[in-house]
Amino acid sequence: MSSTCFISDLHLDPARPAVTRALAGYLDRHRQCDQLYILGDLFEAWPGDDDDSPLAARVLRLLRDFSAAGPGLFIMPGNRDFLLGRRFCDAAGASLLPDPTVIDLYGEPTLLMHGDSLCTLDSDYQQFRRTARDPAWQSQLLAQPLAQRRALATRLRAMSREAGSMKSEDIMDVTPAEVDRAMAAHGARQLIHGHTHRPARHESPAGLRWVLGAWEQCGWAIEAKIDEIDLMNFNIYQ
Ligand SMILES: [Mn+2]
Repeated sequence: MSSTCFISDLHLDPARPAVTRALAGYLDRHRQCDQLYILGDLFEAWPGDDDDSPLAARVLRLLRDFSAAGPGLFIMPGNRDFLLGRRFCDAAGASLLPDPTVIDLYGEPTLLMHGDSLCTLDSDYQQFRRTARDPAWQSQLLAQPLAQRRALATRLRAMSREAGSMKSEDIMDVTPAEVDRAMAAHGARQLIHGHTHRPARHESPAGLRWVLGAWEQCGWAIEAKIDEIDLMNFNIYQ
């Protein structure tokens, strides 16, 4: 039966090889699906599509083999891997997906986002996001040598960890009013996103909001078929 799958927030990192293995297993088990959408933060850090690390090469191979087997593959950058671009997607046999995107999911207009743009109470982060998504700023950054960009990625990660530890739970979650606004603005009564690491299914007057989980102790995925949507998890053996 026709199915469409969604994953996000794998945060692939050379320090956590079990998660890369879990991705390999997930892709193997879903070769029969019609489409796979990766909704941001596939990588914990991404210095640019010229990344020649063993992890980048391995993931590229996994994704290329998967898309060559038939399913449509769509990749949206997240806040960690915001430099993920067309060159990587082309090599992976994937389409680069803008954030936000509306798709027709078995007749239901469905809004896809990474989710960071919904956390509007975190004004420091939203300011950084505007900079990081600016094409001019990105091309200036990409003009720097790879080694320098890797060092910057490490610094940004440390800063984000520090900021995260000082912020209250509410600020790190989505703003409900912003969710309603985004869904109405895109004419969608269904939203799928990740980022917050709070996997759930929320029902509100605006519609249905599905939140993917981060791949930590277990992996998370959403599988949609013509008459049902499921949020599921599976063990990752570290
Ligand atoms: Mn994120």
